[in-house]
Amino acid sequence: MEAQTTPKLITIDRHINEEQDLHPEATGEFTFLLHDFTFAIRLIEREIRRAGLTDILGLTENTNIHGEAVRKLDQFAFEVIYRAMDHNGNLCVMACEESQGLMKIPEKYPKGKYVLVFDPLDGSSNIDVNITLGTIFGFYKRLDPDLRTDGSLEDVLQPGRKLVAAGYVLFGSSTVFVYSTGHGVNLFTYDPTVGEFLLTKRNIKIPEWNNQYSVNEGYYHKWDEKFQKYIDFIKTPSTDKKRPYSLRYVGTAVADVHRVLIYGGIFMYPGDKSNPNGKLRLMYEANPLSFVIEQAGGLATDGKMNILDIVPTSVHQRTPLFIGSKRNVEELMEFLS
Ligand code: P6P
Repeated sequence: MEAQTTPKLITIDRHINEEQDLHPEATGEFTFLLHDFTFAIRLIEREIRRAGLTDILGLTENTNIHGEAVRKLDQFAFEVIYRAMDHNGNLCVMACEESQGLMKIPEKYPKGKYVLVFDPLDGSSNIDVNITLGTIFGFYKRLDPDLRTDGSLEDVLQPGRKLVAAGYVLFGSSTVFVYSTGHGVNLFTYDPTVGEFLLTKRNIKIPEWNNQYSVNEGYYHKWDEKFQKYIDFIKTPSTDKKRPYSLRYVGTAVADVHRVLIYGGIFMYPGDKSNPNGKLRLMYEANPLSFVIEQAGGLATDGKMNILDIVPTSVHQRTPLFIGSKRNVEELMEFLS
């Protein structure tokens, strides 16, 4: 009897293996890295889905290095990722939003040639109201891949252009894992009944343009005049009906950027009079998101230069971020330049 042609069930592990020939130098280490990383994501996913049932909601007594109240799920996600990634021998150092300094690999474990930067739980202010959260990550190769010592600050402070892989996980109505190794963007949807992420969208391309914009309009009074003029323009009705644009704003960057990846449009977190560099972090928010959007055919800028070309000077530095469809970003730049 003819075997039923079931749809190909491509897990992340299988996908990485199939991509292996694109990275001959990766020699399987990358498969182990992502495998351990997605294990941590599965544990975080389980806790997020249960958060309403346990006392994990609400604030801890801690605050993070930026003085922001750290919610228990934040803490859990941070620890789970660190502990899942600290022993596989493929990392030499980690850096993340919740840790002031670099996160060393414990002495007892071997060091490898990759660096991990991550935001364990983006949008944590939305935890208690059941709004989408996300994890954002990026992998670099260390500057001297032959070293087997602790990674240095220089190994971490690399431009986004140097990322070997980056992406995000969205804990929304379903849990999706979106990432790129520099050869296009693929989306995996989590099936909790089998505990696997299955390939559901291949080689995603962002629409050229869409009349949706995403920004916190509550700060309008603090923006510089050029940006105010752009916002006024996209809200002014036009005869071709392309304007006014619609506003969509979740308040979790990774959710807003994911909507822009799929529908098109533009997400913006500009600098303003009180925060000239805005709120988002370059290393573990703007760079990985920009890597994905650029791989999907979009653009990401800080208002002056491409996000991925910024040479970082500190792990936690902030950057203005304007990211999305090429034509939407170009339209904005006509006002900012
Ligand atoms: P605002 C979440 O706390 C976050 O860091 C991003 O995910 C999000 O885009 C931004 O803050 C929202 O900030 O100032 O609009 O509340």
